[in-house]
Amino acid sequence: MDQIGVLSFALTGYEFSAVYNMLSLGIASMLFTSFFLWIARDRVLPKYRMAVMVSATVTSIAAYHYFRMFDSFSHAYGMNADSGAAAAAGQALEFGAAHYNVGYRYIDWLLTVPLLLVELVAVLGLVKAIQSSLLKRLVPAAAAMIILGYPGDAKMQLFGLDNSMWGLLSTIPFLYIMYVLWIELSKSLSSQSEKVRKIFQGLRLLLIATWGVYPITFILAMNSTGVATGQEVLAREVGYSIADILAKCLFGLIIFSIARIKSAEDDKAFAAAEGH
Ligand SMILES: *C/C=C(C)/C=C/C=C(C)/C=C/C1=C(C)CCCC1(C)C
Repeated sequence: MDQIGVLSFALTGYEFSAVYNMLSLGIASMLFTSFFLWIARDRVLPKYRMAVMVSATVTSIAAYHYFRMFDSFSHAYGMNADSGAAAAAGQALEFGAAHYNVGYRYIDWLLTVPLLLVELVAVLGLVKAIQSSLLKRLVPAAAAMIILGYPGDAKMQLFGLDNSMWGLLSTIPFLYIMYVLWIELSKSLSSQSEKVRKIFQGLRLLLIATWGVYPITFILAMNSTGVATGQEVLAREVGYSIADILAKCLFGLIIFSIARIKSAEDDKAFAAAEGH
C-alpha cells in the first residue's frame, strides 16, 4: 500500500468544495495573523517580544504548509470534482486520489506544536529555571505525540499496529502535556497579577478545548480498511483546519494581548505611551 499519500475514494463535488474552502481559509488566517504579529511586535516590551515572535513563526510555518496541502489536495482530487463524479463507496480508485499527502500536516505540527508550548511559557516571563524545567518536559512530549500519531493518520500498518493503536499510543504524551499544563503550570501562576492570571486561565482553556478536537477528528477519520472514504477525508480536513486556526491564530493573538498587558504593568512610561 502507498506509504506517502492516503488512499481514498473520490470525493463528491460537495466534499471537494468544503475541503477546498477550508484549506483556503487556513491559508488566509495563517498568513494574515503572521503579518499582523510581525508588524505589531514592537508594541510590547523587549522582554515579551520573544513570545510574539514565536507566535508569528508558528503561523508562518503553518501558512507555508497550508499552501502545500492546498496544492496537494487540488492535484489529488481536482479532476474528479470538476467532472462532478460522485464516487460511491466501493467504486474503483479514481485518478490521482492516492496522492494527497497528510505528511504536510504532521511536519507542520512537529514544528509548530512545540513552539506553541514555548510561546505559552515565554509570555509569562517566569524565572529561567522554571521556564526550562517546564519546556524540558513539554517539548519532548509534544514531539512524541505527533510522531506516534502519524502512522495512524497515514493509515500505515507499521509494526503490525493499526490506526487505533497508534492513536492510543499518541494519547499517552497528550495526557501528560495536559497534566503539566493544568497542575504544574498552575503553581507558577501565583506570581502573576490578577488580570494576567484571568486571561491566562482563559488561554489555557482554549488550548485544552482546541487540542481536544484533534484526537476526536482522528477517531472520526479512523478506519480499518486503509482506504479513506470521502466523508472521512472531509471530517479530517475540516476538523484539523478549524482546530489549527483556533489553536494557532486565535491563540497567538491572545498571547500578544497578554504580552501587551504585562508590558504595561511592568513599565509606566510604556503604558502611558500606548494609552493604557
Ligand atoms: C497547530 C497544531 C496543533 C496544536 C496540533 C495538535 C495536535 C494534537 C493535540 C494531536 C493529537 C493526537 C492524539 C492525542 C491522538 C491521535 C493522534 C493525534 C496526533 C491526532
